[in-house]
Amino acid sequence: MNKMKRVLPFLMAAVLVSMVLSGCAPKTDAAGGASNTHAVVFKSTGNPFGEKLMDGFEAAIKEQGGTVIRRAPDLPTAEAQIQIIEQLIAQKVASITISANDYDALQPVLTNAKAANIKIVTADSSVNPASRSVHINQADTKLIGETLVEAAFDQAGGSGDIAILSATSQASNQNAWIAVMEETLKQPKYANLNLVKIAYGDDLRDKSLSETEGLLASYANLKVIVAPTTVGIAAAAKVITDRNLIGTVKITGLGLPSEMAEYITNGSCPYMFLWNPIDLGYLGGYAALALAGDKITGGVGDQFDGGKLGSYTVVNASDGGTEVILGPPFKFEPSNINEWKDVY
Ligand code: RAM
Repeated sequence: MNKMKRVLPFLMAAVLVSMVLSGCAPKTDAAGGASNTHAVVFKSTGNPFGEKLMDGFEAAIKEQGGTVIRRAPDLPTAEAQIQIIEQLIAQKVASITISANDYDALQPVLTNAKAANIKIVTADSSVNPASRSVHINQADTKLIGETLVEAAFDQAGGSGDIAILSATSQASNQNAWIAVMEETLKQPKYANLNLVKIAYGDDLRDKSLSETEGLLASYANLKVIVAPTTVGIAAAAKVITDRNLIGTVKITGLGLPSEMAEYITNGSCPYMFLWNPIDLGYLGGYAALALAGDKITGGVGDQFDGGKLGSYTVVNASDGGTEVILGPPFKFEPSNINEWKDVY
């Protein structure tokens, strides 16, 4: 027994030396542990959608025994995310899954991350193809844009002034949806819908409230405000409710059931759409694990295990890169909102 105790440290040292010599030494993180640390970065703090997305990511990584770093800047800017990514590179994380504040501006720092063998996934809001391995798209971009135009058409009764209340002017996901909306509005069916303005509430509640007030002041005949952001839609519905404009100006777009149940019930938002943000983050986590484990490269046709969500396949994205699509958008309306308001 005593002899064993004396020999053990030498045995362990010998094993470590042979691992290093054979190139099997684990990559270490800042804390000196094995780098099974995966980071998730959202657009900004204080966004319940982002919190749910990061919850889902964390659940996936922990299911597989990994460690998670959750980060989000105070304001939704590219500059602030660049600083965070620089810190994550120094921490030698295995992967970064990000909902980006800008499509192109993160490219230099993400190129540095890639050079440090950190795998890059985008979820929710993408970066350009050169800066990512794969994008996790909540739903087909074209389908989301077309669905929102059809909702505006329906809620406006087929004609009249509509406006968009977006997040930031740089947000790649909102900009992609708005580009589809503008294209869709050119179809003859929508000829009598008049898009008067695209306003930006920056995913900040106060700015979204004041931008909604501005739209109401500037466009007296406004029939519908489409807000493709969970922060914007909740702010717009609050303004309509507080000003007793329910039924006069309708709100639709993309909203969290937990924040919108009150407004779907009172009729300020007749219906809206979204997907499960927890599942979106969870799928991002499994994609990050597959990339970091060298099971996929993010190329078209790659298949990976999405945990409880099943198997997913990487497909072509409309921007020339690749993506994985979570599923179709879901419609929330008075008949089903109560089932969902406590889920997310
Ligand atoms: C906001 C964010 C997020 C978007 C949702 C719909 O919370 O801008 O990126 O996907 O809305």
